[in-house]
Amino acid sequence: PRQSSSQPTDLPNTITLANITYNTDAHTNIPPSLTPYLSRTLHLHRHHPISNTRKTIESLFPTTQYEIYNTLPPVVTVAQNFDCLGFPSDHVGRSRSDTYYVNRHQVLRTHTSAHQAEKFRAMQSGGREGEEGAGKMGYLISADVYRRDAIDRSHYPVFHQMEGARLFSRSHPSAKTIEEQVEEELQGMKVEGVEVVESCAIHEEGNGVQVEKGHSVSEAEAVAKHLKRQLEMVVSKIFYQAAGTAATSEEKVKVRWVSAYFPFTSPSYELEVWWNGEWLEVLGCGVIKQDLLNYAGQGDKIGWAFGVGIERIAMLMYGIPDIRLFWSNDERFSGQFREGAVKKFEAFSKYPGCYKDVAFWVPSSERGSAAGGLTVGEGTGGEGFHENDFMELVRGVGGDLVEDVKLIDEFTHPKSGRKSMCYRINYRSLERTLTNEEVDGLQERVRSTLTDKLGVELR
Ligand code: FA5
Ligand code: MG
Repeated sequence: PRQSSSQPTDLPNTITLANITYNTDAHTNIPPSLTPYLSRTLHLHRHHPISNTRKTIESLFPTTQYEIYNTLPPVVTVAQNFDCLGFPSDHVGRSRSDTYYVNRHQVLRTHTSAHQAEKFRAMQSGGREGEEGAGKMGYLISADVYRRDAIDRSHYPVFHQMEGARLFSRSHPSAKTIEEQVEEELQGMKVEGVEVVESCAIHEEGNGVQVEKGHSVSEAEAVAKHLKRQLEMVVSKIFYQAAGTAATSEEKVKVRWVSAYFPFTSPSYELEVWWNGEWLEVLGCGVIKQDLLNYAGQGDKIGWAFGVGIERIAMLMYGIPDIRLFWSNDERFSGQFREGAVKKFEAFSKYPGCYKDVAFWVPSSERGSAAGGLTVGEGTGGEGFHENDFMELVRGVGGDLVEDVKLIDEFTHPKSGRKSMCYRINYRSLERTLTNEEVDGLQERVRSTLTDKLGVELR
């Protein structure tokens, strides 16, 4: 029967990820094609652009104040990734169509925020002298993160984030208020070459930004001001100084602050950078909700946190056009980068691409596939087809030979009420010219796997 396709019947009882073996269950949805990525750790490879970008950002944060964690393992508990960050129980991010579950209790982290609580806890000083992070006021965490997502030049199921956080004490030894501590530090935090065109102040009328319970408006404002200044310094370092804009142009880099929502910060913001004629989101951040700090034993502190996408920044900084390139072992890619120097990426010749369309009838919900989004026994009653299941299936067959996948047609049959989808798969290698036979073979396997695993009817 179809519904058992990728469910317990044909699923091994255990799964080994980065040398550790875990029990599987009906929640498990990690395809074998993903497991090699768990040991790549691009952010630690000297001269790799992901590592270079990480180091450039780290250089702005003194290690006397910020503990640096770069080797935290990718499997975390559902509690770490979602619960203790205050994600509501019905948040879409928790669904099996968006997140890779190792089993019911463990996931591949979807963001570096999964480590916030434990690392805030580690910062407590009393009696923990000498332990990592003890007594420091902040941290940086760089790591690989995993999300089931669409396929295109800027989305990949594995990418890298850097989390940063900073706390301020409310029981400061010299009895300074949060506002005074922040003002004092801001004196030494100068931003060069960056123009903030929208700042999204807490008080801006009608933007609905709220101050967290237990925080005074002026405290929250001070912390948000410090956060923004710190991140504007990051942009200055990356886009103005390191990328050499300063040397070649009088023009400042334009940024804007946009109001955002995260379950664990309030107020929350996203930072966008004007680059090649577009506003690009590079990070999310905000003032940490007090519940999280209380939970981590830091109730007498207030602070900020941010999470930046390292690929996003590296792509802008080096002019790298396709996110797949980061994973390439081709010397023509890796040989172009040096730690401490930013030189624009020179594309090696683009090999011809080839697209193939696949059209199919989506199964109705009762007999739908349970490969990803629907959990056996939970009877969500949703649609029997999740786009991310399709994306992952295509990735599983074509790997990095798939450049992107687009939905090009969708309609519901007026009589039968059945839904039809048509996707265009663009095949292209970054390293060589694909033969017709090879592409035909891949497309044939996509088609047969589709019927086997997702229970769709090909048209
Ligand atoms: C988060 O992941 C939050 N944890 C960020 C955060 C941290 C907020 C601390 C508040 C406090 P978001 O899903 O927006 O947020 O991702 C953050 C950044 O990761 C994005 O701005 C983007 O730069 C990058 N990113 C997100 N999805 C992808 C993707 N599929 N591919 C590449 N980069 C991505
Ligand atoms: Mg975002």
